[in-house]
Amino acid sequence: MANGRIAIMGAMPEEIEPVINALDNVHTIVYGDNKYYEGTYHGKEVVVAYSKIGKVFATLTATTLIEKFGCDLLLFSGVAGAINSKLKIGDLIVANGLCQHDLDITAFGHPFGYVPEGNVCIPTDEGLRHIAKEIAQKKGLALQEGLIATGDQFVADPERKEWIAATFNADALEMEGASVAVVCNALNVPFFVLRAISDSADMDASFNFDEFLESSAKISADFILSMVDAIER
Ligand code: 4EH
Repeated sequence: MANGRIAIMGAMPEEIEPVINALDNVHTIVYGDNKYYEGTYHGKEVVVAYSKIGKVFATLTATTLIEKFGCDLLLFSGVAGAINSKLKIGDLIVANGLCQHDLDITAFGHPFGYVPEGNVCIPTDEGLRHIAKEIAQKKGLALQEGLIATGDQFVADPERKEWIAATFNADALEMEGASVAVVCNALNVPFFVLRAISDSADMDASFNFDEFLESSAKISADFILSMVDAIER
C-alpha cells in the first residue's frame, strides 16, 4: 500500500464528530460546500469529512478526498438500517460489497442495480476487512460481514426492506456506501465501509434512528480509529 493520507468519511456530522475529537493538529478547509478536517491520529495523517446525506453528496466528497486532498485509502464510518435479523441496534457490519438498490433500468432488460459498464455489486478491499477481523477478535467484539444496499431513501417500510433483501441479498441498508464504492473502485483506491446499526428500516425506524444515531455512530467511529492504528503507513 502507498503512504498518502487516510480519508475518513461519514455522511452526517454525528458520524464523524467522535473521529474529529480524537485528532491532533486539526486544520479545517472549506471546499465545494463541505468542511474537510486535516489532522493526525497517533502520528498518521488523515483527512476527515461528512458529505451530507445521499448518493450525490457522497460521490462529491469521496472524489474530493481522493483528487484534491491526496487520500489513497478511504474508511467510511456511520450508521445503517438492519435487514438481516441477526443485526441488532449497536451491532457492527463490515461491507464485503455494496450495491445501489434504487438504480433501475429494468425496462431495458437489465437487472436491478445495473447499468452498462457498471457492476451490480462492488467488493470492498479484502486486506482492510482482514485487519477489521483481527481488531474485532483482539477486542472481543462481534463483527458481521455482509452486503450493504445503498439508495436515496430513508427506508422505514417493511415491504421495501423485504424487496431489497430479496432482490440484492443485502444485510443492511443506508444512503451513501455504494457511491464511495463506485468512486474508489474507479480510482483504484482501497476502501472500507463500516456501519453500526441504528434501526431496522421498519415502522419504528425514524424513532429508533433518532434515539440511537449518536451512540451507534460512536461505536462505528471508535472502531474506525482502531483501524487507523492498525493500518501500516
Ligand atoms: O445518511 C442517511 C441517514 C438517514 S436520513 C443514511 N444513514 C442515516 C444510514 C441509515 C439509513 N439509511 C436508509 C440508517 N438507517 C437507515 C434507513 N434507511 N432506515 C436522515 C436522518 N436524519 C435526519 C435527516 N435525514
